[in-house]
Amino acid sequence: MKRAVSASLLGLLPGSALALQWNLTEGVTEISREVYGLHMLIFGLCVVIGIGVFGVMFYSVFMHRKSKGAKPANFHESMTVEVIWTVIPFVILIGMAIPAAGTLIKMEDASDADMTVKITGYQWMWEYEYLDSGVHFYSRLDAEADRARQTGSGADVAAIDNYLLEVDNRVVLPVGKKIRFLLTAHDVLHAWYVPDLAVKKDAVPGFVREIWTKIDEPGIYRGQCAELCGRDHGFMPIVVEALPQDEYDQWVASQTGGATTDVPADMEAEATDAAEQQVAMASDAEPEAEQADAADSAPAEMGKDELMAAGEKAYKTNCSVCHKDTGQGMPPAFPSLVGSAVVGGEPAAQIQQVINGKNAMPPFGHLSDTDIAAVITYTRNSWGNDSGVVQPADVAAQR
Ligand code: HEC
Ligand SMILES: [Cu+2]
Repeated sequence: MKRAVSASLLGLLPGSALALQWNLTEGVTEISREVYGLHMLIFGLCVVIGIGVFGVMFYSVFMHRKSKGAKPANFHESMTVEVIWTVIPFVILIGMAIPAAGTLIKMEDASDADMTVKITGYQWMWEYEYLDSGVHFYSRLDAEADRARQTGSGADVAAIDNYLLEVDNRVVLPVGKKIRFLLTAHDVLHAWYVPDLAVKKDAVPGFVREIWTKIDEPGIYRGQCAELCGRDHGFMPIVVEALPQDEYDQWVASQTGGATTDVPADMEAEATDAAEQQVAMASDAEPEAEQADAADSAPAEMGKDELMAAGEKAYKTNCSVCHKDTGQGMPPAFPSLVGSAVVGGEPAAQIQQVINGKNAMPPFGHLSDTDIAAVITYTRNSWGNDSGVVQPADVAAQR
């Protein structure tokens, strides 16, 4: 698998299983290979010029040294020399600009795309909307890495695969298709950067910018936000999974509910996990006979204890960074949830705020109904708050 995050970055991960890669990646698109070609051409030119200039310099210093009795020439204003040292660099620069301009123009030409994906940067995650098929999701740092990165987690990050370079939902794309990206941001500047695709562009709030790619080989290509966008800038990776067209079509169908057969193996496993989890939760509080039902119908009525248990977990994963384990937040930027009017008020308003976000609070609509109900129930019944239970069905009703 290609790993193409800059070597300097990987050098910062001690004991990381990631191999160091010093050179620019060749990537997996026509553009990325052109960029690599340009990079090598100009690198070669630099080496030749370097050897030429330093060669002449060291040769002269050594051969015409004082101890050999060299007498310095003493002349002013040589037209010949001035013409030479103007013309040669000019020719070199033009020689570099011609091929580079060709590639730049190609990079900017997003016309005749086969499909369009809108990408929105958030502090700190990415949102993907497939404008042709309606697929829509948020992509966040993988939960295991997110827990491990917290101060004092005690986790062994070297044991985590693709630490800080894995997400919960990958951007799945077909190979061999021209894909147009519409790039924007919700809050501050971000930048969508996937080295293997040679795609790197700033996401600017209030502007929609275009880029494109056409991936040649199926594979998994990793990248990161490349704009210093705030405290968690280093924790919003990008993972592109390029699939052959038929597998891509299956993925789209599985996302839109169009077809339920032939789901890729790892997705099936996920679905089974979720069902198992629900059975496990149901078995805590509900009689045996209801287990099967709980596994089948998603928004089952849940007991307060299981909501609180699931809610505590979801809270620590998603909310603690801003609102703190104690619920006290970091006022004034991140309000306390202890005795908060929103937490003590109508459930509907709180559900809306968690699903859609508000100002500096990011949206959590990507979480399941169960997780949102659980986390809200948890905040409504912790730290002295006492304002009742919210069920997954209540969340579903607010979508
Ligand atoms: C990135 C930081 C951040 C995260 C993560 C975050 N919040 Fe918030 N939250 C905020 C900010 C900022 C506000 C204030 C929004 C405003 O009113 O402008 C807020 C407000 C709230 C409020 C309203 C409080 C009040 O009294 O106004 C609730 C309830 C809340 N958040 C719940 C949650 C829950 C539940 C989660 C986890 C699923 C969560 N938040 C995750 C930043 C965050
Ligand atoms: Cu960012």
